Amino acid sequence: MDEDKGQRTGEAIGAGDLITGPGPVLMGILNVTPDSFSDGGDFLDPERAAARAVSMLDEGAHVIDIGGESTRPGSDPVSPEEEIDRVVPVMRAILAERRDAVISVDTYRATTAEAAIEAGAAIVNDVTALRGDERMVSVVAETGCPVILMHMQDEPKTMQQQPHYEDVVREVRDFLEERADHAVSAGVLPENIILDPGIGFGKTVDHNLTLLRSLDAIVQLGFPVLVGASRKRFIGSITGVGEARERVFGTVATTVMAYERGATLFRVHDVHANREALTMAGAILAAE
Ligand code: HH2
Repeated sequence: MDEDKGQRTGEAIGAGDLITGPGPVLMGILNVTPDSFSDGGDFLDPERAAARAVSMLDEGAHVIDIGGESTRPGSDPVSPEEEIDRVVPVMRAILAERRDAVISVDTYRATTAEAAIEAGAAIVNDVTALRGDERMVSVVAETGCPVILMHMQDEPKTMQQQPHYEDVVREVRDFLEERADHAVSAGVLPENIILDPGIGFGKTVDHNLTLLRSLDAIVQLGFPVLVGASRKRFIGSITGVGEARERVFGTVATTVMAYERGATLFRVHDVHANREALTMAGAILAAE
């Protein structure tokens, strides 16, 4: 494990170096939305949001992932203008405090991605894997930003109504492979691609568990793999913890298991707990 990651005293670490590096990368979640399932409404004020981002960086987050639209099951889309108005002031406030912060923008809209990159975002996190806006692939290719391609069956409004797969691991892996091919053929550098099985996006509890258990099938595609299981409902279904904010221990179990199976990026709300667990897991994996 690369112990130097996240030490912000030396030279700034670029997004590309982070994702291709050997060690685990923690992405701290910052939802600038009134309705996100876990932190909705907490960070609408840019100063408050920036303070939260700084504390996640201090706890060991390497990236802050900022989203201006909730994708929780049943959620409605917001307008692109509203999304930009939520995300960009928060990014500016964070960068005013921490000039070298690596920020990722959680959006599927090309105009939002452009505005965020212009304001300093270094990674695009697209939960539609470049299907939500046909212009997104060229924005990513032209700016040279790393991009997260996530699997989702259906769309947030209806995705949890009837998730169905013949073979969830094969279908998610094939989808991600096809999306990576599409990105590369449109000019995105392979080293800028991160794959994500989309835990909770059009999946039953069993689908999520099977994907986590079989994550190595996705890792074998040869791209860095990100897991976003933090505080999600399937963890509550297994552990019996109803309150999303209290699903920390269950989340940490997903992080450690996914790391052991080859995932290297983790999108989490609770940075400190996940960092400590990854440090311990890394030491065990590195033992003779
Ligand atoms: N999950 C959420 C949002 N964005 N991006 C990636 N790459 N992977 C994920 O698993 C993922 C994601 C949903 O969680 P959250 O942001 O906490 O809630 P909400 O969508 O309600 O804002």
